[in-house]
Amino acid sequence: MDLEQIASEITSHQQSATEMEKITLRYDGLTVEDAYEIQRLSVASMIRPGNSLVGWKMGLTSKAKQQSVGVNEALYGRLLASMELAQPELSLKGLIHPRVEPEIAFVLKHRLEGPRVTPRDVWLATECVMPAVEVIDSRYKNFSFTLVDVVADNASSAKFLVADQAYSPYQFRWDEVGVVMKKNGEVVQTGAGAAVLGHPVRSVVELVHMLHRTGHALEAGMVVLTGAITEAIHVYEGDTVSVEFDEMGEIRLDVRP
Ligand code: 0L1
Ligand code: MG
Repeated sequence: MDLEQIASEITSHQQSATEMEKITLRYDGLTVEDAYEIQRLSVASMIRPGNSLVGWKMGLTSKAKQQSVGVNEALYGRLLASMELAQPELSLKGLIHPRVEPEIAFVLKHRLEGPRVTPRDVWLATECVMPAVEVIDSRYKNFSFTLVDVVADNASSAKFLVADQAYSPYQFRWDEVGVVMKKNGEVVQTGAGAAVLGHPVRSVVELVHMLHRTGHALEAGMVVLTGAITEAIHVYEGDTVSVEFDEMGEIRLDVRP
């Protein structure tokens, strides 16, 4: 099977913000390993000076999210510099049917790799922890996919925004941090950090183990989005989303045309 060709098809839908049929409907026998290779090839084709790999995201780290999309395991995706929002404004240009979800981000000061990394290793390698929001946007029609499809589509990665303020990893119990997400002033989702594999640090551990299988590692300076704390919500032009993180203030995102 020509994985390069599938990767370039997906890249073109990501760049033109056009929906596509599931690749699993058109290509027989694709494995999850193939899907991660397609993801790697597709993202690699977008890397250039000024648009480097800045981190990784874990997705489907909560039972609720797994059930809502019918995929029952966690997955990872790659974050490029161009995906990071510098301002709390989301332009709908380049997006198909975006959804927003609250996350906790880890920023690393040391490299992390290997099959036996523990939470202790992650804490020692972490510079800071930051509230964040992720904007996901599946390139598949109706946000409908299998694990293979969504992995190949870079785990629905689109945009992300981290808070202005960073926190010491030891300042809070990250599993107990509560979030309240509002859309246009109305509460639409609530949750706590424990939704992310019991504790967000577990998500970083799992990511390092998953990356090890393909010979990858987390590099110093990288950001890791650990996974959604609540369900993702659809957003439309004119919406304002705010996410309050216990004792850490709020992240606000204005949705523009
Ligand atoms: O970040 C996420 O949890 C999303 C992973 C992919 C599944 C989806 O598009 O909802
Ligand atoms: Mg996410």
